[in-house]
Amino acid sequence: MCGIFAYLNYLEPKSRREILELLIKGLQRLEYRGYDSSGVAFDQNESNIEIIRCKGKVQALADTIWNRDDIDLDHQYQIHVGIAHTRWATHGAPSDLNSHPQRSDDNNEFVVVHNGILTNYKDIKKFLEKKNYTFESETDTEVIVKLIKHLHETHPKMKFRELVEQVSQQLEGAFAIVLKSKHFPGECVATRRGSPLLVGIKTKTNLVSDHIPIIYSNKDTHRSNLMKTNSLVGAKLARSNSTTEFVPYDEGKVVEYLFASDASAIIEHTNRVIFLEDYDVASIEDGRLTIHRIKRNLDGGDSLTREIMTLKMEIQQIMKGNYSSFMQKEIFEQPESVINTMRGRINFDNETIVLGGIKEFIPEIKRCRRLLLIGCGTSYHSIIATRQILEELTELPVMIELASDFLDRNTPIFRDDVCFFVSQSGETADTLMALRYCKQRSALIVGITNTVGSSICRESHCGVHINAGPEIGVASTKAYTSQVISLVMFALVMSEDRISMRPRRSEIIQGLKKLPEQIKQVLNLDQQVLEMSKELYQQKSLLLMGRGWNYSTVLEGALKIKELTYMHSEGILAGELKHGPLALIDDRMPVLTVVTRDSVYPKCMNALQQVMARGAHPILIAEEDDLETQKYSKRVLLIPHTVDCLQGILSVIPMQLLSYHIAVLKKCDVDCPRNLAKSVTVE
Ligand code: G6Q
Ligand code: GLU
Repeated sequence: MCGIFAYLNYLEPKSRREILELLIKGLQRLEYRGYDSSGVAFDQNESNIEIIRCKGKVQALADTIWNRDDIDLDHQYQIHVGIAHTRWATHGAPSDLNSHPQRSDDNNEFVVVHNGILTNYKDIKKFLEKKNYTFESETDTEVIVKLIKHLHETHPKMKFRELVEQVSQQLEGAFAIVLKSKHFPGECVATRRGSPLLVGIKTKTNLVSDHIPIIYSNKDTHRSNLMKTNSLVGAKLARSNSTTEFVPYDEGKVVEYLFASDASAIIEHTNRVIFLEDYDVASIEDGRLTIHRIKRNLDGGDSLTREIMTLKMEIQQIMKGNYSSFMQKEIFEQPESVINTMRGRINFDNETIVLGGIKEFIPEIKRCRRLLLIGCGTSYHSIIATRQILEELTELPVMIELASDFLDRNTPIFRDDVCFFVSQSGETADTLMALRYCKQRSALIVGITNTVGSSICRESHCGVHINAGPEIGVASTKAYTSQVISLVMFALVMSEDRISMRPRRSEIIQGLKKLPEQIKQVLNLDQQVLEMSKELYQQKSLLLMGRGWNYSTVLEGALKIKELTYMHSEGILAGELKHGPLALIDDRMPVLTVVTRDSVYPKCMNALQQVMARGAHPILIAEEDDLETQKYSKRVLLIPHTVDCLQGILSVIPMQLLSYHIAVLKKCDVDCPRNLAKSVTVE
């Protein structure tokens, strides 16, 4: 999701054209991460920074740059800093003004590119507005450079690095930032907390060491809260005590540095990189790279250096990591994507949840006549997966609808209805048409999307960003699990004032806390699933059976099998078996059954015995400590036990893996299955 790229040349002459080409190329290397807008900042002349940024693809940015006739592209720089960014909007829809680099003022005194989300930006914004700062963008990012400018004006002697150190300590949330300033020409400062950032070093001579020392600030440094003191005077500011700062390369000689969100943008320039860690502040001044740290490791084990690693990867490999496809990467990203969905929203200690995008609408939602949840495909399955918990915790009638069928029926809608539209892309035509149908009838519209600025996002009255990061594989995987979690979080918000529901809410919240580790455990089944795939990939059909919390799981699993392997597959409600599907069962029909220990366990066991009585040899997905169920089959995929309403998040992953491996064995295109598009923007 989104990307940072920066390039600093020191005593290495480069024309402005070469620098801009380098910045654009760096962004192109990061396009695969998904984004909606991009921009660059570079020196327009000795005292001014130019920012060019726009919504849309990097090519649109490049066209804008090359079409400008007021840029002297042949101007040579011995020393120069250029920063660049691809944005995946989280605060403020994609637009030129919301694109990065973001700036401190009309003179571009300080400019920044940022990856991540600032959860306390509203407080900082209020503090700055009281100081008569005005904001031009809707982003959270803009507060960073305005606070730096404010600090610079009140502490003009502070070094660029110290300004960034101080401001970064005021930030909460996840961020990786790189900055440049007209007050500090030729300097670049970067820091990170929760978002990745690498530094590449390119020199003409060999490095004399593979380690750069870390410089710690004074032991007694404390974090001065700039907003609380309401002024910077008297705030005891952290100062670094500069220990011996040695440089592992020929000082004063040619050196080039690159900053990037991942190695894919660096590898073509150098394979020598430093992976910055949270709270590292990397600063380049007079060609010298130093790494400072304000925060000491809690365990006291302060590392004394940062290693300069040697990358051994090719670009293509880096973009997909070690994965053969984006879909495989996205399946394995789920321990991280579910964390991102919950980040800054769930406080696991006091068991509170804040969904900023719908907070002020909760009272109105609580008074509504009913909830309607509408979507297509996988998004519809996430609705089925959460219907029961929504009914339980909201105590409201919950209607669920496939968007296309909902529209065909001209379903009655009333002004006291609350209609949710679940869509990864936020552009699915059927879902969007259903949204407009409901909006025309004055219902309250809630968007649950993964794409800020998408049509569904923009046309909703309020909503929740699932924040799963861009999903590139056409077959939806991590978006599904993040959609389920987002709807569970909504149900928890709706019931937070119900004393009788406290134990249940606590059980679910603690279950959510354990989920990332449990997902990692399930992903360890990959090799076992591959072996099972070898027995299945030449079959004509695969029946998946489940019920209750796992009915959506088998529907989603069947959809994955169909769209990735072109094999027929069907998700069957186990309770419906006797009403027809049982006729399909014999000793040749492949069946997979999900049996987890929840309220419908006995009925699932009953259905399992029925299919076995007719000769089937089911594959089972069961809980690892459920020794009873495991007796029923030699082919069992064991998953951890979790809260019933979250179990489907764990049981769907073996099915994602199964569909992936069968597709590979059948030589299907995993990322772009035939006949399908990532976003179905036609009805
Ligand atoms: C599933 C597919 C597809 C998708 C729908 C809805 O793997 O990606 O079924 O879920 O087309 O798409 P949106 O979630 O973007 O509305
Ligand atoms: N939160 C910032 C914004 O919305 C940065 C998003 C990103 O990581 O690209 O502009």
